[in-house]
Amino acid sequence: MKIDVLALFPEIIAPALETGILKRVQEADKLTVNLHNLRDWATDKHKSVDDYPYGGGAGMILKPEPIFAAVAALNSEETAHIIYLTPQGTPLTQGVAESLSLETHLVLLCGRYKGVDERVRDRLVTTELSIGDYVLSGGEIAALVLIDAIGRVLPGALGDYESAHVDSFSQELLDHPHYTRPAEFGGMRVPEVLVSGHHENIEKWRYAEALKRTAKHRPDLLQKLELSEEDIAILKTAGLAE
Ligand code: 6GU
Repeated sequence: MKIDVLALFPEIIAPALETGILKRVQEADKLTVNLHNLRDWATDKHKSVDDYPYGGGAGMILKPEPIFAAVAALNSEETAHIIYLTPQGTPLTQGVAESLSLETHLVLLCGRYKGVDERVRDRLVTTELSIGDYVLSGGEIAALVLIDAIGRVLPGALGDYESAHVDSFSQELLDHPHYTRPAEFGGMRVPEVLVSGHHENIEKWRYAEALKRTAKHRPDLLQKLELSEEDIAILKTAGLAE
């Protein structure tokens, strides 16, 4: 997978690519990330990349010329998904990250200020993504979020991720609690079932905890699932259903 990033502040993204899983997948040649500064394609002598909005109003707009020139230089219009990171995009989900991880070439366009000239969206952009319902000062951090989410699920990248999928409920529910040693810390004991070695009971406990946590923090996720009688009983006992 190759990812080209077009940004005004690519230096925001660079250090995160040199750590952890993202570093490892690049070293294993599963992922190549090329960071580009849009200013390198500015056409006028002041190297300007933004201009005032037609019709007036506050804020600046990213000019079309540098973005079209950059995409042409990357020779990517034919083959790549050109993804514009914007709060107006469709929500980034695990499913979106997993399906993008199967592509060979992505171009990530990071907006700034009031965003890009609409003609960039009309002619170049194939997908618009948002990372949540809040506004960031630019698309760079969103692009990094997307690169991280893709990088950790790249086919053959990890092992940990592929085995995590064995958990049948890991896709739909929030994660269950985790503990490590010591068995007692600050007067708090690790739940007895986890040290019992009884694998069936451990799985049941983890499922119940994941279900309860989801009901508490993300009832919207539960709404999408078909709950069994047993599920409902678990939630009733916890006072999370009636
Ligand atoms: Cl993709 N960009 C910006 N600037 N703000 C955001 C976002 C993206 N997603 C959520 N907020």
